[in-house]
This record gives sequence, structure tokens and C-alpha cells, in this order.
Amino acid sequence: MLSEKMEKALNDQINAEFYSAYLYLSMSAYFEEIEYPGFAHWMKLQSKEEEDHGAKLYEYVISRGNNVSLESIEKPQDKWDSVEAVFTHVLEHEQLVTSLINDLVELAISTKDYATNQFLQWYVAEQVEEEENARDNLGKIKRAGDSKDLLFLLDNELGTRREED
Ligand code: OFO
Repeated sequence: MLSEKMEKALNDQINAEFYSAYLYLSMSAYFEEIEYPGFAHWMKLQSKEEEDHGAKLYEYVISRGNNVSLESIEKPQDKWDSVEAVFTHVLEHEQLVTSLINDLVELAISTKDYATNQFLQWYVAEQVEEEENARDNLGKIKRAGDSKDLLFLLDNELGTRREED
């Protein structure tokens, strides 16, 4: 079984993952509103990925014989000033999530919860990928600058994302 402290920490992380799903869905809705269907598609898939991250934690807590307690999910931001502002927010958010995962790893190690430490390594690797994707996307958006034509091309590119990407 997990310690009470670890159970609470993993439950908090379930909430953080579902908040991420909510935030990215909100970004998707914003992109629909300002008519970038490709960015909206990319964000919707990202939102689904975050739901999977939450579900994976949920299954793990249950598998250890502990309890899941779902809390309310904070309302996400729903307006941004520009496409670049959204992708900047994504990178900042992923950096924040990385720090949350690192805190969980530290707790697992300091309390000798080696099974949870091993479970969390999947998230450690995933965060490297998440930050890399966020940096790549932001770099492309920045290079496009105010060019509507380049943003149109990028919107098309991100619109080709498949479920497994
Ligand atoms: Fe769950 O990886 Fe993004 O937040």
C-alpha cells in the first residue's frame, strides 16, 4: 500500500493531469473561435493525452490498494492575446508539471517507496517529450511572427497530428 502522504500526492497529481486536459481543451476551443482548426485539433489530442495521464495514475493508486478521491477541477483560462501567447503558456505549463513530477519522485525516494518511484519514471520521460514538443511548436510560431501565410501553413501542419503522436 501507499503511505497516506503518497496517496494524497498522487491524488493531487490526478487533479493536475485533468486540469491540464481542461486547459488544453480550453485552448482548443479558443483556436476554434479564432479559426485555426489545425491548432484546435492538436490541442484536442493533447487534452486527450492528459486524460490518459490522469487515468494511468488513477489505475496505479487503485492497484496499490489505496483510494482515489477526485477533487473539483479549476476553471482554466479561456482567452489569450495571440497564437504565440497560447504556445508560450503550453511550455510554461509543461515546465510546471515537470516540477510536480520531480517533487513526486523526491517524495517516493525519500520515503523508500521504490515501486512508486519506478512507476513515476514513465512520467519523467514523458515530461522530457512534452517539453520538447512545446519548445518546438513555440519556436515555429515565433519564426512565423505576424505572417498570416506562415501561420496558415503551421496550422495545416499541426492539423495532421495523429492520435499516437
Ligand atoms: Fe501530463 O503531461 Fe502535459 O501536462
